Amino acid sequence: MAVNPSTNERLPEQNRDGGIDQDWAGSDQDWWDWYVTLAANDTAPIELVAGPGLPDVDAAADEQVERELAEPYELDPAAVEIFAHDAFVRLPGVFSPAVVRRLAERLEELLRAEHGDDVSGRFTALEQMWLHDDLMRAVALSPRIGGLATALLGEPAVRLYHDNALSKEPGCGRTPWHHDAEHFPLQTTQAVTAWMPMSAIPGRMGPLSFARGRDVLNEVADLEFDKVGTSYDEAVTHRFVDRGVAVESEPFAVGDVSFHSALCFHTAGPNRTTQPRRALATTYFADGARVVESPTLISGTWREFLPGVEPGGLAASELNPVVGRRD
Ligand SMILES: O=C(O)CCC(=O)C(=O)O
Ligand SMILES: [Fe+2]
Repeated sequence: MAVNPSTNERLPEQNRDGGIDQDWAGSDQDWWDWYVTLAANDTAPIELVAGPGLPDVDAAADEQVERELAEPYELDPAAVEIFAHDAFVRLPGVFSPAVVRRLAERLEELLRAEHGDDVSGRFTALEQMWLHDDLMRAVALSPRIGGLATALLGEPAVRLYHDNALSKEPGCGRTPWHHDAEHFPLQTTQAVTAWMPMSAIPGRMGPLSFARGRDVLNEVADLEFDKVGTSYDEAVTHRFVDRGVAVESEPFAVGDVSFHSALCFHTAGPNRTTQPRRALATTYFADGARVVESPTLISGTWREFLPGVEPGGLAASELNPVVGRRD
């Protein structure tokens, strides 16, 4: 395949040669700027339509946010079965609209402080917000979210891997097909990400979309990853069509949260609205897991999330507190 030089330049210089079996050399934001270049997009210009803004309610007070995030969620046992079978599940009403509004307002401030106003068409990210922001800490260490992660994985306890803010700005294209097990340098696939939208997310805004089934990754295991072009993303799309893999791409209502396993193949459409598509995404993994022997480029800035832990070591640094534990 011809190498697209403009895409290759997105990679930090140390990562341009060789395969993917090397540590990522840039920042987390550099990683996202590179990663979205691997998604195939229509060449037609995107026409932006008005999108939903923040929930139309008064924002919750910070104490109310903390209280709600500390309460357990009434989990339907059917949801645990769906997660075990499909590798993802959506849960309604995990947050009240007032809590989403407060978190979204705070996130707006954090993103603006980091990335400024000139972000159109980009995928702007933040990570490890919980280390310096009380509201974001209430989310990452939330007993409600951690409890759900524990119950869905069926583990005695889960630890925090990292938090993220994922802002797909107006006009930003697709997120490439992937499963997160390749991103997490862990010797377990017992990891789950809570994807928590900060507004309603209609189809035109690029909701997270999931290929249904725990075994779907076997359908695409032979496809070769492409670190400079869109060939891998295109091949996955075609393979899923050829093999009749069901892809769920439903809108999110305010307060809905999805949980996807590290085994779940997922993507997200372009944001064809005038509002940013924002979600908080926090990842938890089974207590007791170890770091793999050879993390790769796709593992991104993993050393930030597991400080002091070397390949092969126990993934239990001071930045990986136990967040959910079953009694
Ligand atoms: O928000 C997106 O578009 C992608 C998010 C994602 O891949 C994840 O949270 O695992
Ligand atoms: Fe992902």
